[in-house]
Amino acid sequence: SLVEKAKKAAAYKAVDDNFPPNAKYIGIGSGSTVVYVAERIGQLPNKDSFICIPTGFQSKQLIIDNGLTLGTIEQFPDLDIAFDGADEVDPKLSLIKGGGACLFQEKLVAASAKKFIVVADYRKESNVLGKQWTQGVPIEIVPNSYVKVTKDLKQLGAKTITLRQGGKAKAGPVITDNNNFLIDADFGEIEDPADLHNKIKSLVGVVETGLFIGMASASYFGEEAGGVKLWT
Ligand code: DER
Repeated sequence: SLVEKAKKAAAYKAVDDNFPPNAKYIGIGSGSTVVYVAERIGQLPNKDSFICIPTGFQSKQLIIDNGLTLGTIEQFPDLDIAFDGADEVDPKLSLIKGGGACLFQEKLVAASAKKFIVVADYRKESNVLGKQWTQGVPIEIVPNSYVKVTKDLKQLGAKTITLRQGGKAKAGPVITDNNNFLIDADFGEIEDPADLHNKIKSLVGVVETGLFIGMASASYFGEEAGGVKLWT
């Protein structure tokens, strides 16, 4: 499909453009676009010289499946570069992430990397967060705080607030890789994502938000008509 081609084009170009010669510690994100990042890194002649740090269970499997060396963030807290997908990117490279429920470890790895690169298809390009991605801001919370956090998010102006359910996959709420719950809170178009992140992060029970502000140094978008667009 056009979307899959776009994901692959963005991921391959991001890897080909960004490998510092002596890169060793590589953060690998979660989701469907970063699959192509792991694939491309697995094709590099010096692939055995890297140690790849995952952002969750799926990411860990991706590293193993591509024959890459797996490491932990506890052993290697200083990464050379990290690649990850996003649900939406604005022109200042602020991101909404967490569609795949992996936002906590994604943010931990992104914050540990000297360089954080986003790879995405054309659907993720946006001029204001909350415009293209209308499923709300993903927020990881301590499970027993969900009633309190829901109340507080309503006070903050969230229009709809949903405790993410497992649907057909699981009766009851989604449990993250860190044994927490996820809330999706719709704030509409987000003019000041930094301010919103700070307000949400300060609520008791919130572990982390899917608003990534000032973290990405570049975003590669695979275009619908082919080709790759770079925002920096
Ligand atoms: O949850 C996330 O932030 C993931 O990176 C994910 O949303 C990226 O989505 P993708 O499957 O479109 O790459």
